[in-house]
Amino acid sequence: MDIVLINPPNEENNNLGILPPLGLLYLVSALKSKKIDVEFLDLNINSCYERFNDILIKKEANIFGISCFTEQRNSTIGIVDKIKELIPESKIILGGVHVSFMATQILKNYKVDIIIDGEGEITICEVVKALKDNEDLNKVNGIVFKHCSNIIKTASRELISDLDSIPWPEWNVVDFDQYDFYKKYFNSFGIYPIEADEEIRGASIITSR
Ligand code: B12
Repeated sequence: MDIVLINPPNEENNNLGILPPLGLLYLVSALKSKKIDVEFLDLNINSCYERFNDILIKKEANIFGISCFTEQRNSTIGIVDKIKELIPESKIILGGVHVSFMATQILKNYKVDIIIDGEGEITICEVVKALKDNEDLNKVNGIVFKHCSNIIKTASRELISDLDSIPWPEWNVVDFDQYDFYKKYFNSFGIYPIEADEEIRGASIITSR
């Protein structure tokens, strides 16, 4: 396998429930469209956690991509440490809103190799290709990375102007029965649109960025 994409556990027990990580699902489909072999694991789901341990023990992958909101920052570092302990030679890429604005601090203090700044669909494909082919990461726009003891920021990546040019999120890798977010979240604000029906589920549709 070329890369494992990981959604770390949410840390705050705010009773909002869990929802499929849309950003990562966009990356799964972008990688697949470039014939890059990817596995998606949401570590909020027990069966994915078991699979994650299995991958580490059997050393089934060498590149790991982890998504990080601010409320996932500690669990993200726990996962980074675990991967590096079991597969020290692996490369760890972080992305998401939190790490995009904390890149230098994170690279300085943790065993993270590369941070992708902003939208990831194009950049992640270029990074995986560069790592696999042992090419210079300086040529990939939109990243901050560690090289020896230096931290290098490459040229900015332009925003994707035509969102129709990227593939739809890869919903097929999601087991919707494991997600309870929409009911809990909207109930917590008292705005759940339909009278309490335990079976109702939902999914995000983002129409602009
Ligand atoms: C829509 C939205 C929601 C929706 C649905 C979210 C969903 N994804 O389905 C709802 C209303 C449910 C929601 C809820 C919440 N949200 Co909200 N939400 C957003 C919003 C507007 C868009 C998120 C989104 O889906 N973007 C589209 C996807 C494709 O983009 P993305 O996730 O950022 O991923 C891209 C890149 O970041 C990058 N990337 C991401 N991960 C990785 C990993 C790797 C390895 C790589 C390479 C790249 C990469 O590539 C992806 C594709 O380009 C953002 C603000 C914004 N403009 O980003 C806030 C935002 C994400 N939400 C935020 C917050 C705080 C929350 C809540 C905690 C609010 C609350 N207290 O209730 C809850 C959390 C619920 C939960 N349990 O997770 C904050 C997060 C702050 C932070 N620093 O982490 C944001 C940034 C708003 C803000 N400015 O404060 N949210």
